Amino acid sequence: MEDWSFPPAYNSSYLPDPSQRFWYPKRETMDPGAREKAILERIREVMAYAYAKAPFYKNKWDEAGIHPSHIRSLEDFEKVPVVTKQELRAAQERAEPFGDYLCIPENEVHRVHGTSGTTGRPVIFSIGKNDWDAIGNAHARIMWSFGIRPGDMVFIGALFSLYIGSWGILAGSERMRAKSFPFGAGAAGQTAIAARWLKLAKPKAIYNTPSYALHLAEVAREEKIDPREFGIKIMMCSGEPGGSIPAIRNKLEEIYGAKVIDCGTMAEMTPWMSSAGNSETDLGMVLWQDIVYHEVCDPKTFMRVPYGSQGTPVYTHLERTSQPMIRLASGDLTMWESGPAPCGRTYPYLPKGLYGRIDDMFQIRAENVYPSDIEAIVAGMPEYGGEHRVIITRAGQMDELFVQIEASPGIYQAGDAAIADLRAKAATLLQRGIGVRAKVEVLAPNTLERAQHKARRVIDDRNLFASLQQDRT
Ligand code: 8LE
Repeated sequence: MEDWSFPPAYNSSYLPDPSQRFWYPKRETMDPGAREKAILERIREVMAYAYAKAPFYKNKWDEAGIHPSHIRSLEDFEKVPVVTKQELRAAQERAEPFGDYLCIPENEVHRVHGTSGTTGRPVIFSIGKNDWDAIGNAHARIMWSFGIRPGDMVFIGALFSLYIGSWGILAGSERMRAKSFPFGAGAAGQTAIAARWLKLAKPKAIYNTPSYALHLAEVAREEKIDPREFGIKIMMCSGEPGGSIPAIRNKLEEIYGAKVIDCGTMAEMTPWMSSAGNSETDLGMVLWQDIVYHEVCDPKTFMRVPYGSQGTPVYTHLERTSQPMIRLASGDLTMWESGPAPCGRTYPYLPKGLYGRIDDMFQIRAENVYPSDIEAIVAGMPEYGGEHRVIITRAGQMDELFVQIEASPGIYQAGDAAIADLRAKAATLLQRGIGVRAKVEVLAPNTLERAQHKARRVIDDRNLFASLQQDRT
C-alpha cells in the first residue's frame, strides 16, 4: 500500500500532481479499521526490531514481562510501559553519547541534534540517513496538506541550531522541491532583517513559533513595514500552544493575512509534524497515525481514553530505525475525536490542539488553572498590547494570582480611565473564565520581554516565599 513498510522505503522522486488533495490518497483516506490492522503490524515490526537492537527496550520490556510477540491487538499495546524523558536521559548517561536505545551502528548516524533547553543534562537525538529521508518524505506529505506545493517559497523563521523544528521543516521543504529559505532566528538584530527580507522575497509560507510571529510583526511595524506586505499565505506554527488557540490564531491571521496552521509533537518524535492542521480546516490537528501512532491516554494508567475525552498524548514511531520511540509519554494535554477529520482524511484529530502541559497546571485556592487558559482570555481582548505575565505568589496563607497585561498603545495613550477599564474588564473575564480572582496590573506597551523562541510567561514565586518563611523561623 503506497510504499508502506518497516523500515520505510520511499520513492524519493515521487510527487503528486499539484491539483491532488492528498499525497498518498489511499493511506490518508482508508478505512480506519484497516489502517489500525496495518498499524498493529508496523508496531509489531518496530517492537521486534527495537527488542533485538536496543538493550534499553529489551531490559525494560523483560522487566515488565512483555515480549513483542505478545502484542496481538492495539489493546495489548496499551500494556507496554511508557518511556519517559528522564529514562532517555539516564540511558544516555549509561551509554554516552547516544544511549542504549540507538538501534543503528554509531557510524551510521547522519544527523545529530539535541534538546534546546538551557538547563539540565542535554539529550542527544541521532538520526540515520534512511530515517532522515523518511522524515523529509513525511513532512513533505504533511506540508502538502497545508497547501504548499513544489516551487513555493518556504521561509524558516526559527532557530537553526539544536532546535529540530527548523531542520524538520527544511527536510520537508527540500523533499517537496519547494524553494527553501532557511533564514533562522534568535541572533541580535535578525528580526528586523527578517522583516526586510520577507518584504522583498514574499514567501508563500513561513514557519515560526506563535510567540515569534507576534514579535516579528511588532518589529516589522517599527521598521514601518505592514506584515501583510510579506504576502504570506500559510503560517506554520509549532513549539508551543497558540496555533489552535482561537484568540491567537485569529490575531495572527489578521496581522499577516495568512492561514495559520498548528502542528507539532516533540523533537524526539521527529518527523515531529505528525499532528498537524491543514488548509481545509481550522479545527486543531489531525493525527497522521500511519507515520507516528498517537494514543491519547489517562495520565496515570496510560491506557487510551475514549474519543471525546481529555488525556495526554503517548507517541510511537512507525518509521524510525534510529532511536525509535515506543510509547513516549509527552506530558501534554489534549482532547481527541475519532475521524474522519474535517479535511476528509480518516484520521482521528485534536479539535483544540495541544492546550497545556500536565506539569504547567497550577493550583490557586484549590482551583486548577492552566496558563493557556489565561493566555486565551487576555490575548483575545482587543485592548491587549501583545504580552503578559502570570505571577503566582503567596500573601500570608493565601495564594494570589497576579496578571500583568500590556495595554495596546491606543488604550495606554487614552489615559487613566481607559487603563482602569481594561483592568476591570480583564479581572472580570479572568474570574469568569478560570474561576479565580486575579489582581490585574496594566503595563505600558512593550514593557515585557518578547520571546525569540518559546515564551515563558508564568512566574511561580510561592516556593521562594516558602523558603523566605523558613529562613525567618
Ligand atoms: C502546543 C515539535 C517541535 C519541534 O516544534 C518542538 O517544539 O519540540 P520540542 O522542543 O521537543 O518541544 C515539545 C513540546 O513543545 C511539546 O511537548 C509541547 O509541550 C510543546 N509544543 C510543541 N508544538 C506544540 C506544542 N504545544 N501546540 C503545539 N503545536
